[in-house]
Amino acid sequence: MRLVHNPDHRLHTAQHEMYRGRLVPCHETPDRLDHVLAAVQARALGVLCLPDPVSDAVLAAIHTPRYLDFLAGAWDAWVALDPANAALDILPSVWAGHGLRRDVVPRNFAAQLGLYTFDAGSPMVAGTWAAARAGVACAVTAARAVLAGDRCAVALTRPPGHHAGPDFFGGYCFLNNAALAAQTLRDGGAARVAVLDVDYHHGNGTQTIFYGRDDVLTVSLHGDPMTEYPFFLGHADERGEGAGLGCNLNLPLPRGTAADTWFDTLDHAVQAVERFQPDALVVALGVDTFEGDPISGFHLRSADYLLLGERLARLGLPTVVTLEGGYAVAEVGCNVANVLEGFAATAR
Ligand code: Q9C
Ligand code: ZN
Repeated sequence: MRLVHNPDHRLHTAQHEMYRGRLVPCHETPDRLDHVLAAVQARALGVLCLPDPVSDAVLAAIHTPRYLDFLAGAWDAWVALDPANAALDILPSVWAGHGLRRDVVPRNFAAQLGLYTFDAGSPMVAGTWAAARAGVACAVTAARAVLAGDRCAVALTRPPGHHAGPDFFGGYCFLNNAALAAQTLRDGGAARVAVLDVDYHHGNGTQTIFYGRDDVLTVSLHGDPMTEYPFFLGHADERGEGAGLGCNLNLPLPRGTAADTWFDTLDHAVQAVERFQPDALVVALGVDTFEGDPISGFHLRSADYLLLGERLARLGLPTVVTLEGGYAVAEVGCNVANVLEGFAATAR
């Protein structure tokens, strides 16, 4: 199993996210990935390798030009607002919601921030763009390995991606690694691709990217948006639109859901993937479904992740895995390694 890891992930190290009126320490930290890399190496789960370079044209297949330009220039524009900003994370304080215009890009950088994000919990720093781009390279490299015949390849990266849409960031995500892996599989000859998102939070970015398409099925199993982030998308009645009608499936579950119900629901997700008859699978793997996760509400235990890996492998599909959330830092490595170990044991 090829394990492509992001050599530049640490460039994205922020201080604070806004939560209920306060700046609190970031949950999405570099040590998360350090634990994953240590765990997969300790168990010899595969070959750790570096990503191949990818051109910016790859990004443009999923993200808009104006959004990519914004991300590329964000740090310089932030410091240009005030030289003292160099010591601060980039966070927004105004948003383009509620009937406000999104078609005109204001010149003011603070306004641009509010045009391109939906929360105040996703700080950017000087190295965010480089880290996120290197993460995309991991996802694309993993997808190319699968196109070349690998049964499974894994993008071990951060920041995560599944909340990032065509022209927005949020939920600690800036570029949608899973969507870019899916698009790479499509462009490389897979006629139909399924994206199965098992992160605790609804993959609103991925859903939005593929909502009108019938070549990519998006399935997400997540905390009910009536009470859980990202709140404003992820309901069961969102089925896709136009040509994509029927190609999006949301399976929201109440906060507090334990492993038995979660795995029953995973069976429904897996059956939807099978009905779609895809040529390849992308798994958006968040392990914030863990019982000890500090910001989530499901109750999976570490051993359950072995079963998850087995269940994913039994689909029998060429599979790309991207790393999404998971904030019980000390257990993230074990839980991710368990998924990969379960997969490898079943796939062979
Ligand atoms: N203070 C992913 O798992 N809200 N993103 C957290 C806690 C944002 C999670 C509030 C959660 C985003 C990739
Ligand atoms: Zn999550």
